[in-house]
Amino acid sequence: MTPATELRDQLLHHWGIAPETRSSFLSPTIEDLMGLLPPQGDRCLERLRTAGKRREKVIVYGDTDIDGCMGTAIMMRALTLIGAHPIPAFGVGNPAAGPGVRWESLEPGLHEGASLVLTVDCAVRDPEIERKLLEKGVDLWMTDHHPYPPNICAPAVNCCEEGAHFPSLCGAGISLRLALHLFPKESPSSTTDDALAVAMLATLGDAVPLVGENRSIVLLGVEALARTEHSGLLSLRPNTVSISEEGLLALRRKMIAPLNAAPRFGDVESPLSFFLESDPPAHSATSQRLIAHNRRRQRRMKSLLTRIGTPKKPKEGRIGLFFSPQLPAEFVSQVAGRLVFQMGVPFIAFGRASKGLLRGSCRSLDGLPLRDSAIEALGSLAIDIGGHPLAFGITVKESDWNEVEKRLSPLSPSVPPPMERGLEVPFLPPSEILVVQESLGPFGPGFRRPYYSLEGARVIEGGKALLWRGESHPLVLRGSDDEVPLMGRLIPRGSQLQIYAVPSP
Ligand SMILES: [Mn+2]
Repeated sequence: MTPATELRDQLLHHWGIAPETRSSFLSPTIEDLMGLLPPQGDRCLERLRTAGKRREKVIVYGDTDIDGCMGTAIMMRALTLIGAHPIPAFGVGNPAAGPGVRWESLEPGLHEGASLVLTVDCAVRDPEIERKLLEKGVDLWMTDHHPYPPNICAPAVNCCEEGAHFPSLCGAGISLRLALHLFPKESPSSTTDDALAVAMLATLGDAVPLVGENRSIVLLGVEALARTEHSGLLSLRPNTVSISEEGLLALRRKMIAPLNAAPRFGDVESPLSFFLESDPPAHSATSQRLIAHNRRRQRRMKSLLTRIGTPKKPKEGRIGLFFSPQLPAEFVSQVAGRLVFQMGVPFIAFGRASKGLLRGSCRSLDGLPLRDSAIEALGSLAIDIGGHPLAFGITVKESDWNEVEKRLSPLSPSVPPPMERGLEVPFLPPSEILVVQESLGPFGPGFRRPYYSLEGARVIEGGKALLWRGESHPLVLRGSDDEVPLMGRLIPRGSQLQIYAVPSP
């Protein structure tokens, strides 16, 4: 065994990758994404196949972000291929109103004669809507990855549900999992490839943990993007496509940010036609629009940050809490994300939404789930809380703000215990360590790059601080093979390196 394979095997072992799952971890195949469906998945597929056979009109109702739009686009492609007539619908026009299907957005499709509503990355939250659909004889199926509202009886494929074999798919990930069973056998391989590529963008954009099936989606999606001939994907694709740190950053800048910006400004047509349009000239106009939305979003963000100022850093061990009446509801998640990045602690940012409501967004750090403690602390003051444990939205009444602040500010994230032991690995030339490490990516939320430290260094404190910051600190191992710069020190060749790797959940 070479030192490089020894290092790789130690990392895989440390992450709990059993020998029998090693090949799907290292080089997944499409079959890895066609296994056991989340609960109710088979029933949902059956209903969609019937819609195809009967040539039904189907409202596909998506959330207004990259995840919702790409998930909707994948579902529309699949439904069209099996003979149904999909009609897209979104809750655009009022980003402050929060998640959930709105009646007025369903009406156009219902007038056209739709007999089925399929939600993507969102759900019906108002029982009145469910009742009205029932009355009209229109079926409702929901696909979502946010906690399922308990007051709705319609069936759902939701990977938060108990018994779901993989709880962390994003909305487009669920769409992809279902669509792979709907695409006709005779479709060209590009059908699957292009769906994989946009599901990959949504998976990265929605910041779900890069473990299990999400990891497979990203690995396969990046490969698919690299070989695609889809003119929409080509129109935004960065020059080099890879899972390296720089590669993922380029995907974020060139593809994910523009696709996420457009729906925030009410333009859902551009992300949909980006995927569904087959005419190359149309694609260049679409990509120009997407890029323009992204520029506008960056400009607005910049002026917003100057206007709202920088909130003060929270007390040690506390989360950050921020409300500014000047902060529009559609920017709360970006502001929260930026504050987390700047201060290294979880942050909840509130802005003003419509009708006396405040919309908040919490962004936490790996290993510091906050959603459930926020639900508990707010009790009935929360009009709505939805999202992942590490990234979720909150809606409250503005008149309750003082009480909301009082209840949320004592929240302190429970810091995970520092890792007691690292891995002892054979000393390798730095460039080889990097090659081994990067061959095990993609790294991101839920699956961070390994941390390195020297035996005898203050690794536990260091490890704790790094985890708390939630940032990856890849060791820069460039230059001479004789000395390795590490946490501001030079480590002589022949030292024993210890690798601290965050185990996957
Ligand atoms: Mn989502």
